[in-house]
Amino acid sequence: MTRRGRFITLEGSEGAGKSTNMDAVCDHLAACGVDYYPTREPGGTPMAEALRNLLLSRWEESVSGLSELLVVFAARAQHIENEIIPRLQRGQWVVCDRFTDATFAYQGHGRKVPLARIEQLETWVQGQLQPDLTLYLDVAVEVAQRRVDAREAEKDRLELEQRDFFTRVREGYLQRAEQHKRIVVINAGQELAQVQEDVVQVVSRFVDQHHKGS
Ligand code: Z5A
Repeated sequence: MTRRGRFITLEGSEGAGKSTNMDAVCDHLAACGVDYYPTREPGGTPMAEALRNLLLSRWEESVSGLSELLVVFAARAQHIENEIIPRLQRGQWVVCDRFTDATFAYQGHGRKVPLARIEQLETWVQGQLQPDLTLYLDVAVEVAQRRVDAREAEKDRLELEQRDFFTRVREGYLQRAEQHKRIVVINAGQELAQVQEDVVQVVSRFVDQHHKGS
């Protein structure tokens, strides 16, 4: 019987360096001979990517935390059923830029949607599926905002939120890291080379424990 693949997620506030460090994770898995699939949330399938666009677009009406929550989980249901589960079942590893920890941090702590509601949807949509390893890139809000401000790209709807919102998001992530052993906190305020070294060290240990070919 094929052994189920492993599910790795990357988390962090905007500007924490997820995209940059996702590359470091994937390069390391490739070097170890792990068959992996990189993906992201919200997104990862054509319909889920369309829902991502809806979530991040600016609207001439207020968008409630509950609406955001339902859009995020609609996209996740699609992604899980069409991509994540089939790949894990085939023995492939899945590396995802954000997953449900982001929902607890952004919609739960950021938008103040009751955490119990998120837990209900998590159970309904995911069943038993949870990441095996989560790298949470932690950085002070001011540092992250300086990095985002330095980028050329226009800010999306969530990136336009104020500092208080991102402070709550960070607190939410740190609270989850205390509650879940799978979440490893990486100091993403360091020089990029050092952050990548720390990320690779954690992934390397995980591969040693879980990849039968290594
Ligand atoms: N969202 C949600 O609300 N609920 C959910 O359930 C989910 C998501 C799943 C899109 O996510 C939005 O979806 C996100 C939360 C919401 N909104 N926000 N805000 P995303 O992950 O696609 O978007 P993002 O958070 O804005 O990610 P990003 O723009 O790709 O940023 P990043 O990946 O964290 O950072 P980066 O692009 O790798 O780095 C940012 C810049 O900093 C870049 O110029 C780097 O070169 C630089 N950088 C990175 N690391 C360093 C270090 N260590 N030193 C110096 N400079 C650095």
